[in-house]
Amino acid sequence: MAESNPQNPENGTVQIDGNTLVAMSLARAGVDKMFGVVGIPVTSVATRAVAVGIRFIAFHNEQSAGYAASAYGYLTGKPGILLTVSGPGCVHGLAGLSNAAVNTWPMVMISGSCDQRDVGKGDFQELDQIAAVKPFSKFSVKAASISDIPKSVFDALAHAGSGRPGGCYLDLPSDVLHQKVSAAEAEDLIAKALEESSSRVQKETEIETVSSKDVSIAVSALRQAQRPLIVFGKGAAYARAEDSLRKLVESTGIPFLPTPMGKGLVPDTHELAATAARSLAIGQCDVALVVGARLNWLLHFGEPPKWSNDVKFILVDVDKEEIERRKPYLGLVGDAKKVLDLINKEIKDDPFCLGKNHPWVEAISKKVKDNVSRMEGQLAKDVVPFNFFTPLRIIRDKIIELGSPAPVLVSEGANTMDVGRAVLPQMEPRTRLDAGTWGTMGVGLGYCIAAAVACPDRLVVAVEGDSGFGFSAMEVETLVRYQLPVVVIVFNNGGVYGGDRRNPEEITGPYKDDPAPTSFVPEAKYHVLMDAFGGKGYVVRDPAELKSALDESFSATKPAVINVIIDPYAGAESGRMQHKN
Ligand SMILES: Cc1ncc(C[n+]2csc(CCOP(=O)(O)OP(=O)(O)O)c2C)c(N)n1
Ligand SMILES: *[C@@H]1O[C@H](CO)[C@@H](O)[C@H](O)[C@H]1NC(C)=O
Ligand SMILES: *[C@@H]1O[C@H](CO)[C@@H](O)[C@H](O)[C@H]1NC(C)=O
Ligand SMILES: [Mg+2]
Repeated sequence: MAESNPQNPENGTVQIDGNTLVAMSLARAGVDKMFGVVGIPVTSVATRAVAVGIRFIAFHNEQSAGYAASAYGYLTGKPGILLTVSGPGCVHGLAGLSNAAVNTWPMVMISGSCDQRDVGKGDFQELDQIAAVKPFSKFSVKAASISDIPKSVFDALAHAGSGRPGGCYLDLPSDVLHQKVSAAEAEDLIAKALEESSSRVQKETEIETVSSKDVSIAVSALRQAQRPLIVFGKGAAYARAEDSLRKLVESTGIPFLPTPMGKGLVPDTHELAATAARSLAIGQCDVALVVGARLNWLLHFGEPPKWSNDVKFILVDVDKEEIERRKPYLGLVGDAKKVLDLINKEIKDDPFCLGKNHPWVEAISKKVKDNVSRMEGQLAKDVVPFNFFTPLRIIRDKIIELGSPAPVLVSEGANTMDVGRAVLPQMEPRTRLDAGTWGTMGVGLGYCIAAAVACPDRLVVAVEGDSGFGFSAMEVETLVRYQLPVVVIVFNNGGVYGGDRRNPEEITGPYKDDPAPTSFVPEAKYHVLMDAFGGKGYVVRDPAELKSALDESFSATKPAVINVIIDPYAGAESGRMQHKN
């Protein structure tokens, strides 16, 4: 296959294999971090990637590594890369790929696969991986020979990040990884593929520009509204629309409501924040400008009874199909920041502002004050054994004390996440990672690792239920191995939602003496798990112990687990989602 390059006879004979060509192609595409688990046939892909300057973060389980890759894509705006082995490695990786799809974050899963000559014979870890990834990937490609590698790498990366971001898949058969080309030929393949791929993918997924007519329809709807509301989500965060959003909110005086991961684009403490008057804001608004957020379950589908019957939705989304499905009053297809800038420009020519005394703004701010003072009342008490409020208040105060740069807050669990979302303030964009669109447990440790790697100037603080933590708890070893500045706070109430909440009549049958399906070992020593790997573990049961553990671990900026013992009967079954259980 190798042809010597007449211009470079000295390196025309240097041979490189598929592993090296994958690494070179990734580096050339700007990849600087990878997450994964090595083994046959991809170990050399990882070591060659490191050799060309890519940081490889090695995990215990592809599921966590995949969650990390997806969050890394969200935080950095560049596709996160997951590397897995074939068969079961690829299957575990589907967790990450589906997470990228459902949260619309850019990610590429790269899996080794079995030798192409042995397909159908029951080879080691054989699986039709292209078929397996289909429901969760925007684009997938198999490099069927070494000369396909650069093009496949660039195409997968370009598709992941273009249009509506999502997961893509690259399949690398083991025979291809062992094929060889000359170094000169490798350079040619890379150069040619680079040139072709970016322009072609861009053309295929070009986003239409919003018409100025639609922009003025949007602005006049907002201008004429009695009770306008601006809703934004992680799509706006991904588009880095924070400055444009803040400008729109402040110039018009329209109250705003972030989705959980939209929190922080405009600070939670802003006087126009309607989060603490969520029911009123959603229930009464007559025009809602929804930016980078889908009208899914998190926003009650945009339907009555939570929303009023005749609310006019103006949807800003990068995905035309998403808008067409919803049939809103008006859809503006495009990048959230670009669309907001057009809206801001149109408003600037004929400004309007509701002002503090506008009845709608006043009604919202009154509701906010009531809700906040009720919440503060609950937070003020020192309750021991701990409920959710007391430790969350202590954590909140400590986070506020840290100031800027704010830590990245990772959160999962039911009660822990739901109460935590209301108590813990988000002051800066893209500083919250939680269970997301699917409400997925097990994302926490992967997200912590992604955040630590993506945001080296920030501390990472995870507030997790003990069940949520347990899904990927072994990755605390990964925190220690790479010495990442991550403090994992486990709200240990002994189970999924906490203690055994069964009615006595449900406790029958031959296995009635088994622990409840929701129960774990009470007061499990999760801090000892951290000790086992040489990180710092704490167990705390009262305010003084928690404060001291937070002081020490936040200033050490080293891996730590704080095991917070919580009353198993505090909180509610299913957290906030009791109506769905
Ligand atoms: C992948 C996945 N499996 C199972 C669930 C169902 N589930 C919802 S919340 C939860 C755990 C809640 O317990 P915990 O994390 O301890 O939080 P708590 O309510 O006790 O604070 C589980 C298992 C889920 N959301 N995702
Ligand atoms: C081959 O030679 C070219 C030109 O001298 C050089 O740019 C390139 O880096 C060389 N490749 C390798 C793999 O040595
Ligand atoms: C009170 O505020 C919390 C968040 O701070 C919010 O989740 C809850 O929905 C609010 N209650 C109402 C009735 O709006
Ligand atoms: Mg729990």
